[in-house]
Amino acid sequence: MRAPFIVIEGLDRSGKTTQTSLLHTRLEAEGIQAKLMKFPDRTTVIGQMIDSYLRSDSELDDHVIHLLFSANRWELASYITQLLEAGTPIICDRYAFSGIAFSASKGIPSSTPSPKLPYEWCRSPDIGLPAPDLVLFLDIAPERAKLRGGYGEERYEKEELQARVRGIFQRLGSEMQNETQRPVRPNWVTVDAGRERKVVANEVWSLVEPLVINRIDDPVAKLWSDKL
Ligand code: DGP
Repeated sequence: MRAPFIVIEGLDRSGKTTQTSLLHTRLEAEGIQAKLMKFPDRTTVIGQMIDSYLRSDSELDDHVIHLLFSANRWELASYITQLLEAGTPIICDRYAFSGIAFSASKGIPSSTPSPKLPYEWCRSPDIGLPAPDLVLFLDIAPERAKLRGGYGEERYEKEELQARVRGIFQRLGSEMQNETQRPVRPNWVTVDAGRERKVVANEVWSLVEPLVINRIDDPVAKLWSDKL
């Protein structure tokens, strides 16, 4: 038996970071020591390059930044597996799904017939990462997310781009739900993040609690292992 790996995904300003931290606090209150992680992890050398790019302090080719985001996850891949096997649940703010959703959304406006970075190309470098057991997609309409303050400070925080990002998250979710092979897919659950913070937190808790209490019987799976 090992601990569960839980990922929280969503658009910018969907309340992901708040919900991740509320969940972590609740787990602690229940006496469960979980590890809180966040991608991009801006503390590593690669993370600092990503941070500089996101703040528009540096420019990088779209392929290069995509691979750096993925490398930033691979930097922590064996640590993730070790923690889970040692019995520490992981709550992770963003993961490979953001990698695909944001990168594959670039350059789709009507002026360009196809994305700059195709969906399958974007997925490739993340194939084989430790697979989460549960992905909670905090879904909110981009026009509502925009009203939640702080929007527009970083590179991707533009409503049009966020709308495309949402579409790709939805595609990822429906592909996961159509998969039949366990443990290839994480369980993908869409949570309506447009509701009051407490209501969302209660739903998140109801989905996470059984995993943390019952723990996981299977070894840590590889993400999209059917593509390996
Ligand atoms: P955050 O620190 O959660 O606000 O995320 C920073 C921004 O980077 C956010 O706009 C989402 C985007 N992002 C997160 N992960 C990836 C990734 O793997 N690839 C790309 N292209 N963008 C990402």
